[in-house]
Amino acid sequence: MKPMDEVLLVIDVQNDFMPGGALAVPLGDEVVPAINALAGKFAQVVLTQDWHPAGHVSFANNHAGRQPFETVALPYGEQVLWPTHCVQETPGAALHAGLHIPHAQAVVRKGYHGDVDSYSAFLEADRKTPTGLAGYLRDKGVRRVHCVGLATDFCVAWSALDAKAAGFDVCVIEHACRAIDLNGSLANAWASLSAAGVSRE
Ligand code: VGL
Ligand code: ZN
Repeated sequence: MKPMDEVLLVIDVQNDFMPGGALAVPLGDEVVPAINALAGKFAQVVLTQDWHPAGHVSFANNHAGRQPFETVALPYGEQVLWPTHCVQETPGAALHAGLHIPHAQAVVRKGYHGDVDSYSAFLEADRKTPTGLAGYLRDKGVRRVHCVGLATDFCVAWSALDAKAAGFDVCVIEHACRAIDLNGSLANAWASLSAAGVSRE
């Protein structure tokens, strides 16, 4: 029997994060077959989708004179400025067509408030606004969250840390993730995950 108290959380497997996409994650497409294979082992699978309005505060384009991958200070803290990506209802925001998880039961969109980013599937970058995923998973009897997808050092790491903080047992399945690795972000992410008690599998 597949355990009912575990979920596979599939993070941001979207066209814009694939090679050739607007915010390409190197080798990002390699997670697709890995995740398809893993999904069959889980009774419960939840997907996330980065889902920004065109005027989103995380886009370098919306800050005069600023370039992608610079950082700016926002009211909630430091924000990396990204190339415009995952704009609502665009093909780049769509889930990768090769993802085959018919039994995936929910898609959680995040980053849809114009003035706040949300790397995490649980809590927006203001660190106050919940997405509702923690309550959803608790209602479904989930105790352990297995994180996979893109990118290891941003949305996967933040989601895993917040899942842990919300009281779940959490692991990150490394072979089913790929990273952006911006200024040491990947090593920092693994260090934070380890310090928080998130296991690396
Ligand atoms: C992500 C940067 C901006 C991610 C999303 O999915 O890791 N990274 N938006
Ligand atoms: Zn984003």
